[in-house]
Amino acid sequence: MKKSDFIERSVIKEVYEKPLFSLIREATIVHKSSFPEKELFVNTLISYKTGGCGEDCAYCAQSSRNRKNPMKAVYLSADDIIEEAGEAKKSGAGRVCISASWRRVPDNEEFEMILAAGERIREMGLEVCATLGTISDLQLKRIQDAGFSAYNHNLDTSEKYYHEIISTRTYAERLDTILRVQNSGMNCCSGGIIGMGESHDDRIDMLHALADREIPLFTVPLNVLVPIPGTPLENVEPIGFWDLLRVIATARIIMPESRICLAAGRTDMTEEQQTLCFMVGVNAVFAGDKLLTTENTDLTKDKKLFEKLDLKTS
Ligand code: SAM
Ligand code: DTB
Ligand code: SF4
Repeated sequence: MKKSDFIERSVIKEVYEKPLFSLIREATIVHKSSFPEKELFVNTLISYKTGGCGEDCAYCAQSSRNRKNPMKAVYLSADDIIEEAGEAKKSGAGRVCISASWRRVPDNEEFEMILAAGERIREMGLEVCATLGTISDLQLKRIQDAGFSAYNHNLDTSEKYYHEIISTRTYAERLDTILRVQNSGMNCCSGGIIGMGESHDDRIDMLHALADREIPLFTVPLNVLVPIPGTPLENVEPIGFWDLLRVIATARIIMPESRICLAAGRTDMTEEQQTLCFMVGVNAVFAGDKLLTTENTDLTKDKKLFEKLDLKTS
């Protein structure tokens, strides 16, 4: 066993391969004993820089390398960010996550503006998080000092499948960023995407990489691929709901202390499917009409469902 084996892959595989009924039952029990069952953390995304990214992530609408007519970079001003945060607060979100289509965080006035906007958002009584790409230790300290409470950097998939998806940033670099976020004392959010043509073994490998950590992840965002026209993944066979539920339930069982966030992919799900996801362990979502470039579920519909299920949102 390698030194860092906090949870063995074989254990995760055993959980993942359980008959669906037992898996659902076990995940529900773990969820109930780890978190108040009706608690739902609501997050809204604010995309400071959208598009014009030099990376080649095959799933991403914002990469300049993916499409014949790539999205040109569009930026929000500090006032736009504050206005969007205000809207998010009004609609019931407890936190906002500022995103940028960067490979790595620059040391320039843009970063300074994001820090200042973060401080203003904190003063509005919201939590503020960020997902800005690879980040240095010094930059991590600065966002922590500005009051940001979490940093999101996804593994996206398994180490084995990764080269099919991204060539401009290594898996090792991602693991290093995640470790440094955790060592900085900030809450670290890391997850991935399901439905990019990966195998069950790849899903188990990704779950292992996420769970096999000295410090548990704060949040594990699980995204269902949103197929973007013009990207290499536009025609990938969509994942079936039971496969998604299997991943969520396994994540809940092997990472009982982490929030499990159902990130992209809720738009195509029925109320019944979302309810099952909440029962087996999802306790965080991204709400608001838009994710980064794609539509999200309608807020009024979301509110009705959360009320129907008596979920306490914050
Ligand atoms: N540029 C930064 C980075 O790559 O770390 C931050 C933003 S990036 C868009 C955040 C995450 O969103 C990606 O790592 C990926 O997991 C998810 N994502 C992006 N496009 C997606 C899509 N089409 N479907 C599902 N998830 C997606
Ligand atoms: C995460 O894991 N998913 C969110 C957030 N963290 C940044 C982003 C989803 C993006 C979905 C595709 C889009 O809107 O472009
Ligand atoms: Fe750029 Fe992030 Fe999209 Fe990759 S996921 S292309 S780094 S914006």
